[in-house]
Amino acid sequence: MKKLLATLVLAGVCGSAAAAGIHIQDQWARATVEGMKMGGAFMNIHNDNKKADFLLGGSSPVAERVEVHTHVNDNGVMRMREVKGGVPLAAGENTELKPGGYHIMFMGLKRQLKEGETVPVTLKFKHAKSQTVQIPVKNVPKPAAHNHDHGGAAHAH
Ligand SMILES: [Cu+2]
Repeated sequence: MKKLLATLVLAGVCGSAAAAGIHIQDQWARATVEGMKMGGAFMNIHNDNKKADFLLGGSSPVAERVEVHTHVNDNGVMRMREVKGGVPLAAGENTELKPGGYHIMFMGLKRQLKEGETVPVTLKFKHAKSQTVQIPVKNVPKPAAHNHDHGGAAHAH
């Protein structure tokens, strides 16, 4: 009986220790059309470790490279840039990768990403060990483009 109790206590300790680490939630990748060479993926990254970390990128069988990108406003035009040094993941915090912000980018897609399937992506961190997540592919419309006034004339076809 005493031994059983000790085992239960140990299991409890292990249970709480398992909460440490980097946890990926709500991940999804945008469905692509045939011939597209790039694709994006988004997720929430909870860093439940005691120190800050960085998401450096990753790899996936569906793409030649997996990079981390952000969007920067370049004289009013939103452009994507690779994040040098990785996406910062503050200790104890959630970092959101979402359309228009930080995102995972599939570079050199080897095939179409179809709605309903799941693609494996191995995420690489600066400190934590790599982890592979299964990312469901969803057909989510892109956020509405910024509405620029082009003066009309140039767009009169
Ligand atoms: Cu990108």
